[in-house]
Amino acid sequence: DYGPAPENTDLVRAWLERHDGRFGHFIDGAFRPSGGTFDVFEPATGRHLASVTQGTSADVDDAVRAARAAQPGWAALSGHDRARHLYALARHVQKHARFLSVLESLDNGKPIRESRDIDIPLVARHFYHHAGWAELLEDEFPSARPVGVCGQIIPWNFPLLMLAWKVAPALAAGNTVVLKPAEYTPLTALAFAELAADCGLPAGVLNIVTGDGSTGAAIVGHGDIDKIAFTGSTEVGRIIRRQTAGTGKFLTLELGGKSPFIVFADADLDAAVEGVVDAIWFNQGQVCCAGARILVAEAVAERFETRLKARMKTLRIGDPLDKCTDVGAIVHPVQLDRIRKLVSQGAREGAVLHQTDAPEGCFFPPTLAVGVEPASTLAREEIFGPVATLTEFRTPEDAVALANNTKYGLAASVWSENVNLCLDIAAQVKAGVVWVNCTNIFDAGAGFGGYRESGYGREGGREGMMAYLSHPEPKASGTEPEV
Ligand code: TXE
Repeated sequence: DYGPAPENTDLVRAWLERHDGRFGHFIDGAFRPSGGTFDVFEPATGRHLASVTQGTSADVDDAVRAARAAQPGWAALSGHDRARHLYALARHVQKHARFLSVLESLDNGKPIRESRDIDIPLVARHFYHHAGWAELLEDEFPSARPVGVCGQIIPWNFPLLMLAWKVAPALAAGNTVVLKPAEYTPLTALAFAELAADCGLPAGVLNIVTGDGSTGAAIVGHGDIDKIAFTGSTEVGRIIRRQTAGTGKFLTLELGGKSPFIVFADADLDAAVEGVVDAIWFNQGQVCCAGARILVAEAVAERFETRLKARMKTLRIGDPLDKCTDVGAIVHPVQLDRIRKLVSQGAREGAVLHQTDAPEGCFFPPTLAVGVEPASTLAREEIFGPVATLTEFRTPEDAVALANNTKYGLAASVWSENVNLCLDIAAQVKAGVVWVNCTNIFDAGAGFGGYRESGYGREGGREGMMAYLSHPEPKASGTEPEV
């Protein structure tokens, strides 16, 4: 149980001291200092956390060379031997969960309860799940081969979990990796690489290059990388799609969203209110599949709104290391500014804002916007902050039309006690994931990904494994019975 007590940061402080607060890239099994550095801060306090290396094309070259050299040996291991490595990684994450959770909350600003109970356990779960895939692969996809060297670029909202989503299937399939964490939150990736070396992952199998978008672009443009996997903004996703067109690289993109949260008149309203807390105030709303557009049946709209506003007032906003905190810091002042601008624009366009109080600093209050026109900024743009819109609908057809009135298609959730209605609506909403009477549930065994401007390709489960294999024809389904 990690509260705000100072000793909970001791493991992190000791780790930072051991590295003199400076980190090189992690290439070929060791930290390598290189040229220029940039600083990483705790968003909640503004305190300096560490200095990290700005990756150049030459650094990316080194990392790709290490990954290329290690790949044949890694792929030649039996599935069982690769599985043993992945199990060891999962166990090591569990063993160091306290350190990783505190580091994640310091670096990202997310509440410790979330990094402790959600992010880090899911990281371990992802490696356990994919260890199983390494064992089964030969039998499930007998003609498949690994794609080779994978370039992976991840965002800052779930730093270590996004690493796990990318690295676990890649390694299970026999690929090696060059991964770039986001520049706001590079620390848990570096800590993970060090843990991986400690538990015997061969050098060169996992390489971490830190840096900003220019480092990411060097990875995408590298001639000896076989696959790019990207999670981030739709805008950068578009650039990457253009940059890789015609190169023969495999590509998966997990981009933005503006997911609907549909509450029917017969829903359990208290459960749905709690669902909104998970949908849009979890991780400060910095979630690609956040239920940012609440659509509620006219018949219960007033009751729902009253209960939701009452619940909002009880959310505790502040110190990410306090285990009573529900809403932590926004990841970076640049993101805070972006949220503020979008919300001000929404207010100018006529939205009425209900907000609670937030502390000074890099915090944004939980916000509910009503009176939002479908064509307005708040209804259309991904805010990536703790801001939900509330819109009424009359019939299920209206609900579906409103839900699909978006350029995105990542996720949706449907709330009703009538399971037939839920399934009927789920089939009509164009989204990669539809949750029924729940939201933001992530499972390593289920494919996750979007339609339209939310990207393409799936991560997790069987489809996610296939994205790291070439020619993944499934095995023949058995011999037909003779007649
Ligand atoms: O994302 P970027 P930003 C959305 C969200 C957010 C907005 C901006 O709406 O407000 O994007 O966030 C690397 N080639 N999402 O600017 O720039 C970058 O270094 C290769 C949704 O932080 O897309 C980082 O590692 N890589 C999203 C990663 O891309 C490049 C999560 C993501 O950063 C690059 C994050 C380039 N040209 C933001 N430019 C989600 N789907 O969850 C940048 N990068």
